[in-house]
Amino acid sequence: MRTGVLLSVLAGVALAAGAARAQCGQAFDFANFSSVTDLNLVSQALVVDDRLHLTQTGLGGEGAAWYAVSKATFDGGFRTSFRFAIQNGTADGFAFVIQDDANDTVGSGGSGLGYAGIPRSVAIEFDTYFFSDEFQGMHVSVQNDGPSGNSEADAFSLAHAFLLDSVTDGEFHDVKIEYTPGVLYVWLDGEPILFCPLDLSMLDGGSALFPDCAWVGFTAGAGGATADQVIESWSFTDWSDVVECVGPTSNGFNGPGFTPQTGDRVTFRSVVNGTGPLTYVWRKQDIDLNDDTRILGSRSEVMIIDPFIPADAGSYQFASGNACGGYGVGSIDVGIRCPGDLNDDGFVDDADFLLFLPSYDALLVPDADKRCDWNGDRVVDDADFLLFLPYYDQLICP
Ligand SMILES: [Ca+2]
Ligand SMILES: [Ca+2]
Ligand SMILES: [Ca+2]
Repeated sequence: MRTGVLLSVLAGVALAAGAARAQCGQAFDFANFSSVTDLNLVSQALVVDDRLHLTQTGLGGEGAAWYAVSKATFDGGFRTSFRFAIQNGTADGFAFVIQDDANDTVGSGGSGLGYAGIPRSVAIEFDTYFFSDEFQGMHVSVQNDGPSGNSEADAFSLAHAFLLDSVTDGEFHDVKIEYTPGVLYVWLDGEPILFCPLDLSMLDGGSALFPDCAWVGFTAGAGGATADQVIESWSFTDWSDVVECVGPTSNGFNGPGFTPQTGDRVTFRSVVNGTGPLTYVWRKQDIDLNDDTRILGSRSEVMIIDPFIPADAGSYQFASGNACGGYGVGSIDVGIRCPGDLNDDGFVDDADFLLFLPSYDALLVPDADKRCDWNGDRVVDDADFLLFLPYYDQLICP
């Protein structure tokens, strides 16, 4: 059966998780923060109108909020979802943090985002204020310095992705973070935005970063520039609330729903029900896909291919599994519009070649037309010209 390998891997994961659950484990859901008796609010963190404000506009410094009832376990994986807004400013950013320091700790403010300096911690930061020595744009990043005090420096980023300006538009945005050993995805507003290969059991020089479980919470920082950094709701599970394993089911999956052309952003979606930890895999022609510079989400419920190129045309499959079951759904075919026909007249001829030339001169996409980047490396060069030639020779689109 298609998911057999997945299942044997997951059985091992479930056994490890079961052993740790005797000591700790957490599952909770704050629809709002009208009651915060289970939280430790540190430094500037406070509740305003049932919302958690990690920092406040006009005040530099740091804030933190930890779920203080007990630690969570990380052997089997976790999923957390929250809604945040950054209002009345943009600085400096906030983080979802896992740490085995203390349930009333906080790191440095400003660029430290309230987590810098916390030993034995992993921060998934939303850095909305960047200086010249940082990634050149607002970014989401997974930060860790092994068991040492964490640092916001780029050198300690395990993976990062740039964020759109809209994260600081003052509106609420949905984040989901899902980790199974080896794989961590960050989602924003329903789509994956960051993949980080991550194994928490290896981050202390090959040993577990959290051998005895860890605290979870949020931190934030501000400095000369400030903001109201607000969390509206928060749920978390390390799957210790799973009473009985329920195998995955799904309504199926879908692809783009249109025939893409070269350069399009193409999304594949599935909604999986079932108890965690869950694994997911997208396949093309029945071969597992992997994340790379164009593919994001090959091991999550939603996969994005951007840019889609002629080599991506074909059949796609999806499978999911957990400790007690697995399923694979059928196959969908995704074609591609005639790649060389830049003027859409049904032929690939000199007229298209003349449209290709300006992109060849421009080199970088953009300004070069993304439809001319037939290998998807965001450069239009000789490699693309060589890919264009067969279409040109064929003359007529299939
Ligand atoms: Ca920053
Ligand atoms: Ca044409
Ligand atoms: Ca190219």
